[in-house]
Amino acid sequence: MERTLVLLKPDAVERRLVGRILGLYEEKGLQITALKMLKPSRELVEAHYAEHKDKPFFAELVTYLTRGMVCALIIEGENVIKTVRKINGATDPAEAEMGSIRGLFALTKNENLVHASDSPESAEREIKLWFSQG
Ligand code: FUP
Repeated sequence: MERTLVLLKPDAVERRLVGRILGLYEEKGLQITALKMLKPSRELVEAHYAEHKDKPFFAELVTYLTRGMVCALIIEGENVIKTVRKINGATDPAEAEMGSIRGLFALTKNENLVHASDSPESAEREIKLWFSQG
């Protein structure tokens, strides 16, 4: 059984889409095994997106993720990493399949509602970052 770290980013919370997005994961048959709301620190977000620290969009990305509440989840299930990324849709909502979260609800890649780990190694690293206490 595989697990993944999912974030519903501040635009998802601000737009009151948390329930609908969680419903899409659950209706697929995946199990949410941890869930919390937090306003992440700059340090946490910079560590989470460390691979992008030299990209031109990094400062904007950190500002976006730290501007409000985020819903962090651990989701478990068979092939969950690939399946959740499919449910989320392509990074750029203009490319995302209609029916995916980004296809349905997002317009630009600067504010694309959700994050999900892209490999088992990223999942373990990210779960440690977001769920370090207990
Ligand atoms: P993803 O794995 O789909 O979350 O996408 P990436 O790791 O490539 O990008 C992480 C985040 O950086 C995206 F969710 C949004 C932001 N980003 C931009 O703002 N502009 C870009 O050109 C690419 C990514």
